[in-house]
Amino acid sequence: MTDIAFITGASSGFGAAIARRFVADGRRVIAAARRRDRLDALAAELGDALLPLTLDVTDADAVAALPGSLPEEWRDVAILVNNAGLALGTAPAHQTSLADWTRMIATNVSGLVGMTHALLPGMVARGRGHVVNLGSVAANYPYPGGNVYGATKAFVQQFTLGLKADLAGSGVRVSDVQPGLVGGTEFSNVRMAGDDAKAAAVYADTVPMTAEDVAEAVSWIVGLPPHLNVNRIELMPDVQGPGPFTVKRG
Ligand code: NDP
Ligand code: 8X3
Repeated sequence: MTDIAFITGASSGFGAAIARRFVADGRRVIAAARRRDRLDALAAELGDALLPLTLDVTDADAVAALPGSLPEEWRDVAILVNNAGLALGTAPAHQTSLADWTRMIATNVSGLVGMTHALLPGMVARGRGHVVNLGSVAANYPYPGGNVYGATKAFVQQFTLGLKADLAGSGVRVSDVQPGLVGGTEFSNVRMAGDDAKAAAVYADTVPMTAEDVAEAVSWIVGLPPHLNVNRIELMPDVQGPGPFTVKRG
């Protein structure tokens, strides 16, 4: 039986790379995001193995209607990749917009929770499944300007481990994948509000990871024997390391 994977945020970056990798691995993929033109291009590239789905993960009603709103032959989702997410801004907490904070929480936390709530019962009923959450090193190492973004990813880590506690022995696995610096996606363009020069500067003169590196890790995690669960895994490029503590002097 060919596994069906549901990937949120599949119109760009990690999500698109994971979709390509899963199809190459022999899986069927439901590729969800808001930008339909991107998903249609991915479907044209990958063929019948991919079902494009217009979905905003902050639309609680649309998310709650899953999986019943999917075509019948796509409902038994075996793998959920909760990848849709974003960072907005790098300003210190007292200079940020509350709307940015709220949107990060709505997408990275509430969207991820809603998707999991919608698709997990089916996995448990079938005694087989895997929820892969895209966290971040920002969950583990606070940095200036990471305030709410890092907190959303800390939630993702704790939620993943809480799910693991609930699901032990159920046949449903849960994993938190925590990448560090990854170039070639739209993450920094979104974070810098479309200032592409500022986004490019994040990766200037260095060798970050790629979306394909992350897809490789996710492919490995879901391909492990069913008795084996990766609870969380942190990925960094060779060029990266944790930063120093902040010390205010003078
Ligand atoms: P991209 O900006 O390239 O991709 C983000 C994806 O999320 C897009 O497909 C976007 O699609 C989708 N998305 C955003 N908001 C929503 C929404 N409300 N509903 C549905 N889809 C949405 O970023 P990356 O691929 O780099 O990042 C993917 C994930 O990995 C994120 O969760 C991010 O926090 C995390 N991450 C990224 C790192 C990096 O350095 N790049 C490092 C560590 C973690 P659309 O706009 O079409 O809806
Ligand atoms: C993305 C990595 O370091 O920009 O989650 O927070 S970082």
